[in-house]
Amino acid sequence: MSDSVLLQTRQGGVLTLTLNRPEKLNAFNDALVHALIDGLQAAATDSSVRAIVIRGAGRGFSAGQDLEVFVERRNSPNKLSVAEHLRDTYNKLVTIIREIDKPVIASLNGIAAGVGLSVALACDLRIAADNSVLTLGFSKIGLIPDGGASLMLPALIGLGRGLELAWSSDRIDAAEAHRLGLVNTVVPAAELEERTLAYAERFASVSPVAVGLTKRAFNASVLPNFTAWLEAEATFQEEAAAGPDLMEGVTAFLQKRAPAFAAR
Ligand code: LHQ
Repeated sequence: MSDSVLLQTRQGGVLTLTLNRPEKLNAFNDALVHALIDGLQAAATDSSVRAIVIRGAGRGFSAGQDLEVFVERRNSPNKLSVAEHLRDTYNKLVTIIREIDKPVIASLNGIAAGVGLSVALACDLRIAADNSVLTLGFSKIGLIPDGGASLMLPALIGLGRGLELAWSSDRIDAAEAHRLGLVNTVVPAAELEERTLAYAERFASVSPVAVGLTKRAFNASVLPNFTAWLEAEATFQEEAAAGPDLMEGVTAFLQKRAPAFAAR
């Protein structure tokens, strides 16, 4: 397998982008986020690409932000601003996913956590292996769901169920995710690859003009303030990150212990 953090393969009109840091459960570092943005930007202007699949190598889709990388950058002399980090990475990524005039499908093979789940939620459609596990995880590190998830989650499943998942960081399985409306379809894990391709091909053969304009119309009706919302989310996240809970949560995760959040 290539050592590139993002693999690209083509089957007819379907472009598959594979997150390729399997030893890290495809946790995002900046190189992976930017490779994905570049891959999507190239696909946006390539008329032979009619549908895009995002999937993960190995046993998961993505574990979200690489927390080891984050701690290093947060502890460096140029302390990383969370809002700046979001603006430079995930906000750009989910914006292009929403703006590209083609179906973008997340193929979930195992764990989708943190902003890994946010990226899947920003996609148009989600197909999940029956052994998938979804968890927001942000509350465990003192954060709010970012990468657009504070908008996409209630849009997809409603306010009460969205808040329950966001606050609890419960791990839910594919059947529960399907029941809630978080994923469109669930398939046996062993068939995920071929079923994803067949699923993507269905949308790759629809009129590209109708596909693109339908996506724009749905964006305008349900997500009219997406860009402004990402900026608001980054501001809330900066406030969440200002206190001690973020570093306590991340340190607790890396030390494999439960976090201790004090009352305030
Ligand atoms: C990891 C990670 C990871 C590094 C597993 N990083 N190593 C925005 C703004 C600013 C700051 C921070 O972030 C964000 C956006 C976000 O995405 S915040 C949310 C970040 N993600 C999480 O909080 C998820 C953390 N991971 C987990 O909860 C679990 O690892 C999941 C549910 C993903 C998987 O659980 P398991 O299947 O039980 O696997 P595991 O926990 O044993 O993990 C396997 C290995 O992967 C392990 O390393 P090790 O050396 O012990 O094998 C983990 O430390 C490592 N890993 N996630 N995000």
